[in-house]
Amino acid sequence: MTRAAVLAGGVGAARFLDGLVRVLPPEDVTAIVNVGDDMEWAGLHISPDLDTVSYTLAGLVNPETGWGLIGESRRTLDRLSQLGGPDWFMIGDLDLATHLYRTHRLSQGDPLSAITGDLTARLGLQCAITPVTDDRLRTVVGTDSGELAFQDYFVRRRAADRVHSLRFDGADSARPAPTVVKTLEQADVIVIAPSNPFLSIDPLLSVPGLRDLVVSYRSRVVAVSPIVGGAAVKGPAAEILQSLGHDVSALGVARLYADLAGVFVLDEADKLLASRIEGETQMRVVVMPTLMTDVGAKMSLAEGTLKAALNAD
Ligand code: FO1
Repeated sequence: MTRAAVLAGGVGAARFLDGLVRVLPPEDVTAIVNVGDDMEWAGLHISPDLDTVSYTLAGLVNPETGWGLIGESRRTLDRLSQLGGPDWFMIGDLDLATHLYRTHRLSQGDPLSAITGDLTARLGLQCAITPVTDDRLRTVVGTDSGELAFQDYFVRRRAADRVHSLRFDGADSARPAPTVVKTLEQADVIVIAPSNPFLSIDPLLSVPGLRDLVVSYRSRVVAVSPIVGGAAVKGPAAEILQSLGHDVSALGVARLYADLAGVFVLDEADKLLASRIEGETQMRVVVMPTLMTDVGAKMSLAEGTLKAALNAD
């Protein structure tokens, strides 16, 4: 039996998890998900990464975007736009039900983790998905245009601003959600998913105690590089590596994870970096194809990542 905990952001992590639950019994998999991207939209609480992971694992995600629901329509958003309401964030008519449900439950005092558990059970998922914290945690992006709320930076302004700092509002007083510490303690393998290190993994680890906990389990932590051939598979990770003064490569990511992970999964395209990463970071580097182009590729990456962490052939 191998129990896996996955530190997860949005689309990249969701795809990785989709492979993982096909190579391990899903009950042995827990996704610990970033909530720094959460926001209030038209009075509703939106948790994009929780929904991206849940919808993907339920086979309901929109394959073109990697987020939102398949077969979505936007009549409500169009009507909201006519009324002069916020229309820059694409909340589809079907997706809206999730936000109504979640916001209603939150207003009744239920914690986000319990609501997430109920939503994922309704979706028929057997793996566990938990927000990293039930407390308010928000990524704030420092740019040349001033500080921006995460989705303002990411969606409204299309991640076009140069990022010079990041902070996680609420992190100081945030507590890990009820199952998070135990999940990490009991995991045989902790995977840092191929997510953005700054926008997805850092906010998770900003919850007091979690970074130290992961560091203390370093020998069973494996990180999958989200940078392949010097470019991010999706999103602004390369631009942020550059603007924050890091090497724009898998080596730059490996340096960020050196104290956290004992093993680093590197794409074949970057294999020439392997010995340098090993020398500089004392991580064991395992090279494999990491692009999750179809279900088979997702499963191979998940299986290879587990084997790398467990040091098996
Ligand atoms: N991403 C976009 O680029 N544009 C959108 O309008 C948008 C809407 C949206 C609605 C619900 C949801 O769960 C996710 C949504 N996303 C959208 C994705 C989201 O902003 C990001 O992918 C994550 O926050 C980053 O992990």
